[in-house]
Amino acid sequence: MDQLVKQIEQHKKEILALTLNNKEDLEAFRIKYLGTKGLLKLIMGEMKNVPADQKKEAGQLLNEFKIFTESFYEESLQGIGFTNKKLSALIDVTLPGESLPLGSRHPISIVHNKIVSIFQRLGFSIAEGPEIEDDWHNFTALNLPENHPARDMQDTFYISQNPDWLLRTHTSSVQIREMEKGNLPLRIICPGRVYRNETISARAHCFFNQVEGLYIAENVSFADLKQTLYFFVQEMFGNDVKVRFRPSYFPFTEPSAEMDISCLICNGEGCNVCKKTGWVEILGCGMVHPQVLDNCGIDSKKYTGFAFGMGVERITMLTYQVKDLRLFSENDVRFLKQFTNAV
Ligand code: 2NL
Repeated sequence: MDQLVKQIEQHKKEILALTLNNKEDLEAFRIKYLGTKGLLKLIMGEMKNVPADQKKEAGQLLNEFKIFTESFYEESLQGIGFTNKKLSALIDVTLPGESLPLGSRHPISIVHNKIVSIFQRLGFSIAEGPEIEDDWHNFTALNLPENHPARDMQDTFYISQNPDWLLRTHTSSVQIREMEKGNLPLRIICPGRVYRNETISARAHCFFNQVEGLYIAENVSFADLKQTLYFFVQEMFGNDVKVRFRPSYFPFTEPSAEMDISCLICNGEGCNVCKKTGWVEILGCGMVHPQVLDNCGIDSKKYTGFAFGMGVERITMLTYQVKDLRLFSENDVRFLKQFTNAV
């Protein structure tokens, strides 16, 4: 009993010598004296060792000490401007919370979304299809003859368990599937990942992203193709961009063309990006070959159409001046976090 009295007197002295004038000190005090593992609880626990005839006296003493300690805490709280008894009152709820670091969109996604939304505004809808394809949808229907070099093992990944299957080399295969459904007119874009058996370098990868487009109806002309793509590049790169069409060859279009835009970097003056020509190629296009329409059960005497295809990596490199396309698949956050939707 004497021991207990001494102990309590000692603690009282200690407490009276304290000044609690900030949140941290207050909280430390609360934990030390009033907490679930605090001193008060500890001394209360010692009650069981007090002989029965002294229990009443000891209880009173302890209770006084409890009230003393609590009041000291309470008054100190008020001293720094808090009146609520609960510790939660110590938390300033008007302070901003701790923010989590925000991720950023992948540059390929930013450019992909921009391309897709421009064509959606022109009435194109999105079509998707399988990445593992058969020979018909990836090659034969597209007028790629049996011995065409594109079919070579060197360019195409075949599935080893079943060589009738391959990884699509373009998203034209999705367009073939849509044409076979026979719902005309057809106005679609087919974005997606494609695969080619290429040696990986700064300019080539074994997988990349494409957006292909297809418009089939009665009386679709090359003028429609040119105007659609001209609108696209203006929306994509701004109204000042110039375009030119160069004749080209694809087995699935006739006539075929490649479209260049005036170099965004040097404004046509000539620089490294455009290899001093002032122009950069951004897509291939043409009028759908009548044989391709017939292959899909579409009457090529009644219907005509145009198609185009572009590489998303290529357009992203031009937009952001990225010199090595391997950066897009290495997922180094230091590279990825530099891109915003604003550009
Ligand atoms: C390029 C060229 C092109 C097409 C893709 C196409 C699809 C069907 C029928 C006819 Cl189903 N054509 N697609 C046409 C011309 C060019 O892509 O350089 N792409 C990156």
